[in-house]
Amino acid sequence: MELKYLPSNTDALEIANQLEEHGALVITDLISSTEADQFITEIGSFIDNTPTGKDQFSGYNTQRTGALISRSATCRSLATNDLILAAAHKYLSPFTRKILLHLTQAIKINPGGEEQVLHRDRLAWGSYLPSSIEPQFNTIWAITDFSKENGATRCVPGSHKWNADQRATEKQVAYAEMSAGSVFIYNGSVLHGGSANHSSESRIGVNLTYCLGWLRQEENQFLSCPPDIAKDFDNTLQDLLGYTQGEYALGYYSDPYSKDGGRIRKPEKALVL
Ligand SMILES: O=C(O)CCC(=O)C(=O)O
Ligand SMILES: [Fe+2]
Repeated sequence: MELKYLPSNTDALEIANQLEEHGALVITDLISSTEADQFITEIGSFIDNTPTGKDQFSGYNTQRTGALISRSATCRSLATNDLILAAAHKYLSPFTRKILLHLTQAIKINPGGEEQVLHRDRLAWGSYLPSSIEPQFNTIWAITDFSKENGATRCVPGSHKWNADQRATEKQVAYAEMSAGSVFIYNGSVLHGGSANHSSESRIGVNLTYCLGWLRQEENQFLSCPPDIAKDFDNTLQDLLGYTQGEYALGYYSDPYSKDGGRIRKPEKALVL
């Protein structure tokens, strides 16, 4: 099946509409390749020190490195990209008022890396969520060029509307081939997965995903990006990490170090320590 490629001046509503229709798309050249290289400069040594996966799903030849909001200014800028955030809010607005960062992960598929099974990212929550609720707006930013040969993410456009047990044929699979700086956008319900790397170079992508504000995040952002780091970030980023209140009764806290008996705080404003 065909994967849609849209230019970087596409507006947020159009992205949300295309995602609703096809379950996946690519925005080409949303950032420069210089910015993508900058990410490698910031994160490269962390990736080098990351062991490869210990099972088929995470990939015996694949390195997955997290805590990217704490570790990389470029990643903070990707996570708060205006177009991506506007499209994510628009797309998820039928189900939530606020959205959260669900996962930050650099994925480096090294030469010899095997195909990852096609899956739906919403399985992070098991099968409890009704199919009428779409929980995610997901991105994989190409940090190196993505090609069919070097492990470009593959996906099955339209499969977000299938029954859970429907299997894809090879003909229905599309490869998100794209240049560094482009971004693959997909929802939580579409079938996708990393592909095998038959080339001699590694493929690096940054998986930044967003979920409904009332769901538990895949990567625990309070541990991956603790308050002593998060206190220096702007309100938008603190909000995405989960440091601000979600709803009237969602996410307040009591200061355990306060002597006043545990005053309830509503961290609607920026986190100040
Ligand atoms: O690395 C990729 O291209 C896709 C990874 C993925 O879908 C996952 O780990 O859930
Ligand atoms: Fe996935």
